[in-house]
Amino acid sequence: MAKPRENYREDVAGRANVEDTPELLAYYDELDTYNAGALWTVANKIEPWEPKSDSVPVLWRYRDLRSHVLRSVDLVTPEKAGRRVIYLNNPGRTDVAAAVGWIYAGLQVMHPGERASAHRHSASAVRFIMEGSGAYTVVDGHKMTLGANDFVLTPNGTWHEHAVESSGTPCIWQDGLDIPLVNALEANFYEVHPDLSQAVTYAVDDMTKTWGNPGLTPNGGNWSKGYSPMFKYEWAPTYEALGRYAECTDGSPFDGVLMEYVNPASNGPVMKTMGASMQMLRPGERTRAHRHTGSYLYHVSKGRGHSIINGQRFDWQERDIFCVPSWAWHEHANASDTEDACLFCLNDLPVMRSLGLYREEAFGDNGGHQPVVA
Ligand code: GTQ
Repeated sequence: MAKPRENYREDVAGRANVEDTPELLAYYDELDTYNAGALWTVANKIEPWEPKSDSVPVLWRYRDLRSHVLRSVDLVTPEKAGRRVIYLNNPGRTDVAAAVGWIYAGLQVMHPGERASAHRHSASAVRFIMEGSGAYTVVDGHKMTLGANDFVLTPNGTWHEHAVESSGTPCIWQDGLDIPLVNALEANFYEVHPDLSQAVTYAVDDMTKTWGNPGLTPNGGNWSKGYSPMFKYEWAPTYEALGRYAECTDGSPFDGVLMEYVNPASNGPVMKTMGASMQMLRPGERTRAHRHTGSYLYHVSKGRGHSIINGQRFDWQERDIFCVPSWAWHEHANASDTEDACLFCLNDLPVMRSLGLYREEAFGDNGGHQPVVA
């Protein structure tokens, strides 16, 4: 007796629509035994009309998570944990530990005097600093001091370690890595540094001082690696740049005033697999809805407001994190009529663009706004 099975039929010309018969069911069972199958039973599932994300829109409220993150300090040491991190677990992506799509994210906490051992891996990572003073990261011998809203790269293959100076305060930052993507590609290697820590062999903050000067490139500057030589993008010049740009642009109807972080040696994305942007929603600004391919993880750097994602409203404030899955409609609104709001966004746009998979669409109805269903 043939077992019942899923058959993804669609009554549309050009799509698979084969009804089950006892003979066909027996045939499918026979194919199973040879580790093979009939395409028409799965074709409509594996070739959807448009992207179907398994990720669901989620808002992680910092006021809910913060005390739980701090509690981990009493429960585990960085030595035992390797990295003391509470990760963001999208309910649709728990199998791959992703916050959204193929992007992993977590909140790492470190107390003054603590240090996490040096390592390197095929996955690329970023940090976005949330609170505390005295934190620093060392990347291939370059030490970077870290302050709130600074954006830091630890590109794939680079030795990196994190610590907080003894004179500092408890620090929390957001990690973002392409771990799920690199694992999906079955290309992830991991190494612990033989000395568990690396020597600082350059002047502190040298890469930002060398490469982070607007409109200027260093004499003889020569950089051809696949990631940005500017390992740290500081908040003050980023915010200033947005303010300057806002003086002379209407901005995007979908994103307000948005600037992408770039590799100053190529003007391309900061790393091959992940890009990032900072956008400003001006006082009272409400954007129109659109959708595009790629996965997006937003971090509220400043202000408060709300986003509507696939018809669901999420109210956010400073330090909250939320995700927009691939091809999900989304629009943003600043709740204040006097203050701007700023959203940092980590994404896999470099992958989508370089593979020719980027696509976008504007929401046409209702002046570009979605009906809110929840
Ligand atoms: O610091 O490289 O949150 O390897 C997860 C995995 C951080 C890191 C995380 C990692 C790191």
